[in-house]
Formats: sequence, C-alpha cells, structure tokens
Amino acid sequence: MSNYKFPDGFLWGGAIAANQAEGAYLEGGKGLTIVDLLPTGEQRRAIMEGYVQSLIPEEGVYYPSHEAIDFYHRYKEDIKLFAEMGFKALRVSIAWARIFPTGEDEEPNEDGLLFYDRLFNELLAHNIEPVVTLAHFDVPVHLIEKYGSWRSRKLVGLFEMYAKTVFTRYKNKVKYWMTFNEINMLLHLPFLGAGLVFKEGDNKQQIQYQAAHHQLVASALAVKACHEIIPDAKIGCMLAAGSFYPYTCNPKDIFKGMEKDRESYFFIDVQSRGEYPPYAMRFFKDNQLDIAMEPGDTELLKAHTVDYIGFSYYSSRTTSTDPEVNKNQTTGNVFGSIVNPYLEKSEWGWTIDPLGFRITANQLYDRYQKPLFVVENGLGAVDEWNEEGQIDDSYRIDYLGSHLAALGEAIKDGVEIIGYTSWGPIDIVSASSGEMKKRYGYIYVDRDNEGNGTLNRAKKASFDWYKQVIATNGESL
Ligand code: BGP
Repeated sequence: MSNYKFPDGFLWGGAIAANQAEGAYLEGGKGLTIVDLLPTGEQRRAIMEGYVQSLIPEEGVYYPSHEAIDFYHRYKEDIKLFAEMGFKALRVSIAWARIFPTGEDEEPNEDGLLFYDRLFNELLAHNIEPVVTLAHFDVPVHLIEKYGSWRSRKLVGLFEMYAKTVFTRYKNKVKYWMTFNEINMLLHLPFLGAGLVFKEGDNKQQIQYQAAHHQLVASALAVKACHEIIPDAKIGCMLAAGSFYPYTCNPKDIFKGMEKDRESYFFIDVQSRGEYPPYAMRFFKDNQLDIAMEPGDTELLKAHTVDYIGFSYYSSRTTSTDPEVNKNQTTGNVFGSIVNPYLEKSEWGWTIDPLGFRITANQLYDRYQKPLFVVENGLGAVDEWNEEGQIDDSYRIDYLGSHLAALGEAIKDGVEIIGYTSWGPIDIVSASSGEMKKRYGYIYVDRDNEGNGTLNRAKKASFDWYKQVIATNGESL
C-alpha cells in the first residue's frame, strides 16, 4: 500500500479522440477531416508537417481512421468495460465535421448531434463524467480547401459557431470541456495540428503564428461562450507538455532549454494569463513576423482565460547548443530531443521519465497557479498473446505505476490535480504513425496495421491493475 493521497472526487479514467477511435468516417453525414487523409507509412509524416499532395483520399490506399476501432458502433460495449474498471471520467472529442460536415453549413447535422447525445447518455448512465475536447486534430477538409484552414480569420467565427452549438446541445450533460488538443502541435506538425498546407515560397513561421493567433482568439471565444451557456462548466486548454532539460550546466544550454520550453508555454501563457508574453513579442520582432490582430482581440484574450490546465505527458525532452551532441537525436520525438543518457526509451524511441512528470506538473503549477488535469499519459507498446492466452503487459503497468507514483508525489508537493485520464484505455489508431500495433490500452482490440482483424475486445493484465488503482483511489500503487 502506498501513502499517496489522491483528492476525493479525483477524475480517474481514460482518454480517446474521435478520429482515432470512431471510424464510420462518412457515416451519419460526417464530412472529411484532416486525419481521413493520413495513410500509414512514410508519407504520413510529410503530410502531417503540411506537405500535402491531395485533399481527396486515394483509391486503394489504406487510411486507418476510416474504420479505426469502430467505436462509433461499439461504444456501448466499450463503455461497459470502462465502467467495469471503475472509470469516473472518459475524455472524448467531438468530430467537428460530424456536427458541421463542411464546417460552414447553415444548420448543424442532426445525425451527428444525436450520436454524441447517445454517447454522453451512455457515459452518464454509468456515472462516467464526459470530458470533451472540441478540436482534436480534425479540421473539416472543406475549410482547408476554401480558406486554407487556420491561416484564415474566417475560421474563428466558424469555430465559435460550432462551439456554441455543442455547448447549447450538451449543456446538461457535459461539465468539463477543452478547446484545442495539444495546441502547441501546430508548430511541429502543422497539418495535423491546424490543417495548414504549405506551398513553395511560403513563410512557414509567419503562417503558423498567424494561425496560432486565430486559434487563441477562437479558444477565448469558446471559453466565453462556455461560461455563458453552461455557468457551472469548467473549460481548459490542452498542452503537449514535457519539460526540456539542458544537456549540461553550460548557461547556453540552460538558456536554450528555457527557450524551448517557452515555445510551448507561449500558447498557455495566452490562454491562461490572457496576454501575449513579452518574450513572444521579441521573437516576432527578431524574426520579422507580423501577426495581424483585430481591435478587441487583446481585451478578449484577457477577459476569457481558461479554468484549468489540461496537458499530456509522455516524456521529457533534452536540448543542447553543442552541434556534436545535437547529432544524437531521439527518433520518436516530434518536438525534437536529443538522447538523454540517464533514461530508457520505449519501442518507439520515446524517453521514459516518471520524475519528469513530477517536474513538469510542478513547473506548470508554479507558472499558472490553476488546477491541472492530466488528460493523456501512457506507453505505446507492442502486445503479444502468451501461451496461456493472455496479454501480460507488465511493462505498461510499470510505466503507468511509476508515473502515477510521480503524480502522487506532485500532489504531496502541493500541486492541485483534478484528474488523470490515461491515453488510449482501449487500443486505438496511433496519431503519429497510424499504426494499430502501437497500443496503449487496458483493452486489446483485434486489428492489425493493415486493417485486418475481428475488432473483438479483450482485457489485458493492466485492466485489473488499473481497476484496483481506481478502487483504492491510488492507495494500491
Ligand atoms: C498525443 C495526441 C494523441 C495521441 C498521443 C499518443 O500527441 O494528442 O492523439 O495519439 O499523443 O501518440 P501516438 O498515438 O502517436 O503514440
């Protein structure tokens, strides 16, 4: 028995995203979104970075999001299993293009709205709190074609319309909301994060920070609307977190670590403190970026800040100013990190660092002094059936157990944390690789990288482990 005291009412659960779980990509009137254009394999990375050849899925190419794990049809069965584990919360996202198939339809799509009615009803019937992300990597493709996605100010109003529609519809069902998933992803995988497509001669940075401004304004408008329409709701931001460590105590390395952290903090500084930080203004000036803002934007950002800081944490990152050291990059980190000699890596090259979780949580709390919500954490691994017909995923239990212990320590440090939803409680499509074999779940899904398999669900060893963690409110850790 541990001596970790997680707060009463702590929101234990899991997190998935519409585009990685639902499938049924054109069913119920849904329009195409970003991920519906992402195949597996080599091409995927270039597309996610904004080098997109076609906005129409190609014949004969396998796109994992099209069927995903068919959560759209199987959510009842899955929620029953989550309830059996004792989940208090499930983080899901609404697919924007289920509600507004083109993003600018006159009326919302009733079929899409009904799907989420049914989903939220099912969760509530099992006493599971829905935690809902408005945008998780799924801009409607039509808005990319017509406006160039978040390059255009036009998307601010369209996103506001979408947000208001879902707040109004689900105001009695959903009390926890989030605006943009991993908003800082826009800088690293601009197509995945914000639907940005680059042409030759584009000033990428200018486009990215202009799109960021549009998302930040849209986020503030969503916060405003949420507070007006659902006064007892909480709405947060969502950061892909994980602190940068300087490789040495050379002040140059320390400074670089600070700058790398600020690349991400920039977004949350605006969403939580309500204004552009001075270091960003200097950065814009030094790089000759000219960010168009409209009258009233500054006041809007200041007035409508988030209630909590949602974040994902998978690993820490390491940085150096030494070109030799910099050659030793990790393979799997989209944020760019060099290998940290003190830490192990996952099969996908992601650094494993539980103490880094405690460090990151403390830094975020020091900086923002708002409740934190861990909305993603987990280990992507290959799972194999053993001779007894079980999946003994002790490596996953080790990862999650050590990270939850670190979280327990952060709570002892005085950090206020309202919940923990581990990523992919059921195996889903991997965002970065599109693979199915990169699994995070307590529940196995019979499906391979090529789309074969029965889609049947089965419990792994971690299922009972997590059930016990929740039942004891963390004391079993
Ligand atoms: C985050 C995303 C998720 C998720 C997770 C794990 O960046 O918000 O959508 O997929 O990372 O990443 P992956 O699926 O690439 O292993």
